[in-house]
Amino acid sequence: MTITITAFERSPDGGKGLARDTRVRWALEEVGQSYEVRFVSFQAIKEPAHLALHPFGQIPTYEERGLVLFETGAIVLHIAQRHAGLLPDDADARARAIAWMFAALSTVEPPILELANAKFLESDKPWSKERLPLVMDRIRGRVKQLSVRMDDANWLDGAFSAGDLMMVSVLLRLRSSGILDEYPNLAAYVARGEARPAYRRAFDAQRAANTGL
Ligand SMILES: N[C@@H](CCC(=O)N[C@@H](CS)C(=O)NCC(=O)O)C(=O)O
Repeated sequence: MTITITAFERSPDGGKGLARDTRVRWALEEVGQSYEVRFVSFQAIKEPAHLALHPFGQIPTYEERGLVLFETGAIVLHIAQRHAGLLPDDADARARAIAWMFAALSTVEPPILELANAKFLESDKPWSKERLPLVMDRIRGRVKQLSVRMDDANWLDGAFSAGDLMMVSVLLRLRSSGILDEYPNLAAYVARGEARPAYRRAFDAQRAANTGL
């Protein structure tokens, strides 16, 4: 069975692992599935061939036999449901791990994405300097709630799961803002995720693709 994902031929972050193919690579590494990567340009993702795979013209996509998926939440959930290693066997624990995946994507990620918009897309606007602290405080609000919930736990709910994979992937985007360091338990949580051998393999693969290193 060949799995093919798409990734940028040149990621805007230059291989820092922030493009969303990294989380899919990480999930595949966690469950021991090999995969191929089709590299696409910013122009190609808006063209009909890619739009047939991804209606919104984004990466990553996931192809496996006749199945085509887009949205990292759906892709990681599919991988986690098909292969052992990312979801607990117990039905209730499994449901909770999936809830954490949704929390990462629909509650924690949106304010973090706003920061990227504020910094990169709106920096030339006259109101951008005034808006930035508001955006940062909205992130702090969310992240603090997560920090309180996690307390000194290693992972969100017992053993490492797809919920952690998604939450760590989302929080990683905060590193350059300094906000993560304000919450030492979350900084340690992210570092634990990054230390996983599967994450290292995924990170190294995307970096090699972007830098040749
Ligand atoms: N919600 C989507 C977001 C995908 C996304 O924003 N991908 C970015 C790269 S990390 C992209 O393709 N950006 C180019 C664009 O939107 O034109 C997911 O989780 O898969």
